[in-house]
Amino acid sequence: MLWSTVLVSAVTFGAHLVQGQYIEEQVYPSPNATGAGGWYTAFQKASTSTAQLNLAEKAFLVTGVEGPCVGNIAAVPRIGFKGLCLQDGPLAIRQVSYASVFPAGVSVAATWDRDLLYHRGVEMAAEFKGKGANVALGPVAGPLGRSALAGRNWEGFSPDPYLTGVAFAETIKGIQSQKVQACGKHFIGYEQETQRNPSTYRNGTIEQEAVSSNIDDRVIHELYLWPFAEGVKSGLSSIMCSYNRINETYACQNSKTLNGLLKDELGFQGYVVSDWAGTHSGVSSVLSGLDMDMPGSIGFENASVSSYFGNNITAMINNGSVPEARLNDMVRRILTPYYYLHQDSEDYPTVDLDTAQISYGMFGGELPTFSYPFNLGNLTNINRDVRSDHSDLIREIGGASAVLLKNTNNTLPLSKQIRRISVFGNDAADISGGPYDPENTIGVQAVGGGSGSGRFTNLVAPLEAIKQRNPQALVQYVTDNKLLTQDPSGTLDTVYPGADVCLVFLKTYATEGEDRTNWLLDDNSTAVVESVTSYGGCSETVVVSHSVGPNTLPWADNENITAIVAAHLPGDQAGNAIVDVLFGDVNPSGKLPYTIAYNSSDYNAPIVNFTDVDNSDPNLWQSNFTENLLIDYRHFDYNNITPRYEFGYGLSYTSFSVSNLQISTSYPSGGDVSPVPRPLNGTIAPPGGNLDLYTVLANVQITVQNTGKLAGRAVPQIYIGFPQTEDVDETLPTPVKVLRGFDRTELLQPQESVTLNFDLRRKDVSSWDVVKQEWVIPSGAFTVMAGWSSRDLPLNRALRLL
Ligand SMILES: *[C@@H]1O[C@H](CO)[C@@H](O)[C@H](O)[C@H]1NC(C)=O
Ligand SMILES: *[C@@H]1O[C@H](CO)[C@@H](O)[C@H](O)[C@H]1NC(C)=O
Ligand SMILES: *[C@@H]1O[C@H](CO)[C@@H](O)[C@H](O)[C@H]1NC(C)=O
Ligand SMILES: *[C@@H]1O[C@H](CO)[C@@H](O)[C@H](O)[C@H]1NC(C)=O
Ligand SMILES: *[C@@H]1O[C@H](CO)[C@@H](O)[C@H](O)[C@H]1NC(C)=O
Ligand SMILES: *[C@@H]1O[C@H](CO)[C@@H](O)[C@H](O)[C@H]1NC(C)=O
Ligand SMILES: *[C@@H]1O[C@H](CO)[C@@H](O)[C@H](O)[C@H]1NC(C)=O
Ligand SMILES: *[C@@H]1O[C@H](CO)[C@@H](O)[C@H](O)[C@H]1NC(C)=O
Ligand SMILES: *[C@@H]1O[C@H](CO)[C@@H](O)[C@H](O)[C@H]1NC(C)=O
Ligand SMILES: *[C@@H]1O[C@H](CO)[C@@H](O)[C@H](O)[C@H]1NC(C)=O
Ligand SMILES: *[C@@H]1O[C@H](CO)[C@@H](O)[C@H](O)[C@H]1NC(C)=O
Ligand SMILES: CC(=O)N[C@H]1CO[C@H](CO)[C@@H](O)[C@@H]1O
Repeated sequence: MLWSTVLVSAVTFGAHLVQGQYIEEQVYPSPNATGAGGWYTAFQKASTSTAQLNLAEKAFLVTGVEGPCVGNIAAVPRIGFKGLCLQDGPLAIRQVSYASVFPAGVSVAATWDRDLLYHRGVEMAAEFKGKGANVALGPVAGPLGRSALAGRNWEGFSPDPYLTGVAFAETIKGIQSQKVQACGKHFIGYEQETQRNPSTYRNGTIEQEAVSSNIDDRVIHELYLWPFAEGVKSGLSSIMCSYNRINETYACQNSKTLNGLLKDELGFQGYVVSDWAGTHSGVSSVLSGLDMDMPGSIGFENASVSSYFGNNITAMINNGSVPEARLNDMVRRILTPYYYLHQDSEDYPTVDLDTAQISYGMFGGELPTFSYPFNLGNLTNINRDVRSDHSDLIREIGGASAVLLKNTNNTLPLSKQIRRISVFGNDAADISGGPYDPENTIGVQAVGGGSGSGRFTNLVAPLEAIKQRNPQALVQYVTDNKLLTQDPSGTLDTVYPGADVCLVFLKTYATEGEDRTNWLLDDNSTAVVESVTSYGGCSETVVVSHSVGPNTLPWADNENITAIVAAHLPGDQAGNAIVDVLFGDVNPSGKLPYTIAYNSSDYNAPIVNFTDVDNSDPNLWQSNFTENLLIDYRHFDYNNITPRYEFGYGLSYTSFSVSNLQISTSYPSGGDVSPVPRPLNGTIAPPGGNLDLYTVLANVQITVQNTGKLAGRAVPQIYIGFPQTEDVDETLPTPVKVLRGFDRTELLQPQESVTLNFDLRRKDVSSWDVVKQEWVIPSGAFTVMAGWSSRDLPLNRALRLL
């Protein structure tokens, strides 16, 4: 392969490495960007600008400084560069006023709808742009969701890399269509919060290093890198390296993952930015492929103390430890997307000063002063309302992402003439703890916490929407879980009995910085359910959860619970969206993007936790990904564990049939993929790696029909089983099946049918060969399966490619 003539690829044993087979491969030097993938004109502009900058200016173009936004690159007015404003986060522009809060990643993944994924990206980005942000810090494909309780899974999409790959790429395309840079995060193997950063003694020396995700080469390719490859292919501008280590080397100085996987193998042309304070070295980070340090230095004078970059970059160049060509590459990588997306244009909006006021706790005419120039707005254009009509899409996604888990006795949809509705649970009410990052208070869980959260401008809670929707009904409610559980009979006595339906709203919170410890819904959920079903005079009880992800639902078989809806994190239209589903204005079509088990012990790959281990080894925190490819449904399938509600599952108010599975192949002669040479410049190969991996080799066709009495949308799914042949590494169990296609149909009227096609690309039918260092199609017969979930696949056919 050509790259081996360019890159020095050697395996060395790190000095501190005393245990185990997981070692960071060394991949140097860092590949130069070339402008490939249609960026060549912008790349040339970036090169011209880079040539005009002096060393100090270049050092600060790669280093964050104090400023109005969450991350700030200072302007260089001399060359007309307006600086960069980087803003959180993956579901909203967070640190501003008058913005929308969109559904979280887990919600939009549950729609399995490419158009909704794309348009959510478009409308979110329109708000970032309206507020003058250049870079949206999202979407998230790491964590992927290896561990069901990881605190940030909800920010991303699904533990299935194919589903996340589609979601990631569509979101990126949507964001960048608005001329906003997407920043895909967090790269890579960032699968838990616990010990995500090193811990230090009081004197500042490291007590314990951050957790090390130790991942086999095949596993990283087939699971964790997969969605990033799809993102790079779709033109991703930037990538944020993560806090954790991979094979004991920090993600922001890991030459194998940054130089090797990302910039060489995937041909990534944009820049790598550190997660905030995720940089742990100067020279070695720069040589390993890190391009931008955030938040960088606070104040020019102190830049030398507070950042490994800033003035320290100047020192590295001057003393020869980093070639200036590498710094030039960093600067060009940062400037290219800025020019490509025309962020240098006159009409790119200024930064709304509300973001600075919120960051510094100021209001009115107060504003902090900054020592660097930025593209700042003024007090006449502050507090711009960027919401437009985005609540329509937010509400639509909220309805489309609700997963109907159970619906016996046709409890749902509720009659439009319903007379008595009783509502219980703290998740039904409006929020009571402020507009931002609600936790452990009464109020709907419309988003999770931390940097991936949003600040509500106008949140619609379920209870409010239920009342609005049913002005004719007697709507009674108790939203304090303590009252419901500590004195259930006394409390429920106050409610006039004999409700037509009881609605119980429960929630699960999560935030970055900590992993979940509880599998149940929060706030004494089981006791709430038991109170309502045993004292509430509720023979038909509907449980709605607003949750970050998997929960065990011990009451799911309770005879009085006749319907369950997993409504995830729907954003600021939470109430309207759930009312649409409950009253049948929207026929549910959401499908679980993860597995719900009977017992917590059914899940594998738990959070690694050495907190209470008495061991002073600074290298104690190791997370060996020994389950290899078997995460989420791949684990349940391989180990024959019956889930309560499987990956891909979700009911409708109507029924569908699937028939007529046909496969046509367009497989060319010849076996292995021939690697495409490293692109030398803009015209050669687009990013995303070997182009041939995206060649369509087979097409799968099915017919879907609405066999019920109501109009509805179906979400047919295509899975493939790989051949069990000697091509496959024996030490690494092959999953029984993997998702390789899905679609959400248009609204189908009763009896209406539609024929759907699904492409299988070379990559979709290949596995990563660690010896050849290439994707290879195994010989033997694949099984192509079609149906409604990972456990409901009525059709299958063999497919032989080799
Ligand atoms: C991780 O794997 C290495 C190498 O096999 C082994 O030495 C180490 O004990 C493992 N760590 C844990 C926590 O299982
Ligand atoms: C980590 O170690 C495994 C096992 O040796 C290897 O397959 C993989 O390529 C290594 N990954 C990195 C990023 O160094
Ligand atoms: C990057 O470009 C510089 C010239 O600007 C060259 O010296 C260096 O060898 C190139 N690096 C690689 C990895 O090709
Ligand atoms: C810092 O504190 C730790 C724990 O008290 C001690 O082991 C270490 O030697 C100290 N380091 C320095 C540089 O003082
Ligand atoms: C730099 O930091 C030091 C220590 O925190 C502080 O005393 C000093 O005032 C700072 N200088 C500037 C110019 O901000
Ligand atoms: C504020 O900015 C707007 C354009 O964004 C401009 O038209 C206006 O003159 C500015 N006002 C002041 C007081 O600078
Ligand atoms: C629901 O249906 C089941 C079986 O059809 C029946 O046994 C049960 O009584 C019904 N429950 C209600 C509340 O109607
Ligand atoms: C949880 O519910 C139980 C009843 O099952 C009750 O005794 C307990 O007080 C409740 N806990 C809280 C914190 O409200
Ligand atoms: C890790 O262990 C500590 C100490 O026992 C505990 O407080 C914490 O909740 C645990 N974290 C997780 C995610 O299990
Ligand atoms: C279901 O409701 C009936 C009637 O109110 C009650 O007798 C029964 O105990 C309830 N079952 C459960 C599991 O709460
Ligand atoms: C790069 O592309 C440009 C424009 O197509 C072309 O003129 C130039 O010769 C190419 N350079 C290399 C090294 O291929
Ligand atoms: C974070 C860091 O390494 N900062 C260094 C930058 O360079 C100055 C001057 O050499 C050092 O004092 C800092 O420690």
